[in-house]
Amino acid sequence: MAKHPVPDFLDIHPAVAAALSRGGAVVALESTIITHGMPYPENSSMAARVETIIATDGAMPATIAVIAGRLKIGLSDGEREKLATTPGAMKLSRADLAYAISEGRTGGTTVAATMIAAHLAGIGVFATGGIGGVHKGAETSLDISADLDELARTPVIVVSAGAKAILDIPKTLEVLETRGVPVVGYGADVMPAFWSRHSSFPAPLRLDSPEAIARFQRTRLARGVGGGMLVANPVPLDDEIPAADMQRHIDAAQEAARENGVSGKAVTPFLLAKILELTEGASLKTNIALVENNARLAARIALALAG
Ligand code: PSU
Ligand code: MN
Repeated sequence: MAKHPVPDFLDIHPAVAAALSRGGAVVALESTIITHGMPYPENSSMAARVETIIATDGAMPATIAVIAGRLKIGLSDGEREKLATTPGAMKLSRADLAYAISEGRTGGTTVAATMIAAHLAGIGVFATGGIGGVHKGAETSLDISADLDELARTPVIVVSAGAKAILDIPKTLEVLETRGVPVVGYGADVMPAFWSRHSSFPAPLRLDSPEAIARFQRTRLARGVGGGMLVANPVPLDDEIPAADMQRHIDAAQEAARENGVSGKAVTPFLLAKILELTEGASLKTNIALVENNARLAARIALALAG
């Protein structure tokens, strides 16, 4: 249940509201992955499919987005399909979520904004693909995603496939450690690297079951330790692209971003689109598989928290 009166800009889908009020398992889903992370029509079919996976596992999916100034917790099929083709949809993080609401705009919510919205609605578990983090070259660009700060302050479990190799993984882990965010390798001793099951960096913590993750978060909340948790769930073996194969594409995408002077919130979408082009679609197939895999684990964590 929402801890505060429901703000008047929030629309909680009736099925999601019913699940929340009976204390059922609910999994939030982000929507920047729909508006900026994947091309149409794969974005639309992926978004439908992850909802089905969560529902099949016995939890309630709630895709979060801002549509014409309304913060939606759970979209209808029609709203979700329309969002996947909305030209000029904004990419909304902590800095601009309220702007889209007050200006009546439409946009996809990043990990940071989805955490804020999920917490407002009383949802404690969220599935995504990869989080934003510290970009390579951050020592000069200062490009560090607001996702990391949000993980430090908002008590939502984020299930990801780690951080993309377009990011500086060790620096991302350092910032998370500084900000007190637990990073849990799911059944893994090393951090996964999104398309690849392994990076060369150890996972700070390891847990092997959804129940153990639920128990850890309950303990943190009972101790009054604020903030979220990052679960790093390796992509299934059959779907992975080995890190060595990805590296040259990543390097080329980064070079293109530099040449084109891409900065600010445009960086992540630019790199994702470039890598898709360079891998001729292979990266997209893996991306879809890992989001589905994360949705499955998030549903099981939500069930363990509700049970
Ligand atoms: N990483 C991905 N796919 C994505 C994103 C990140 O592999 O779609 C999106 C997520 O919504 C994430 C956001 O929260 O990009 C981070 O953007 P930035 O680095 O500008 O904070
Ligand atoms: Mn950034």
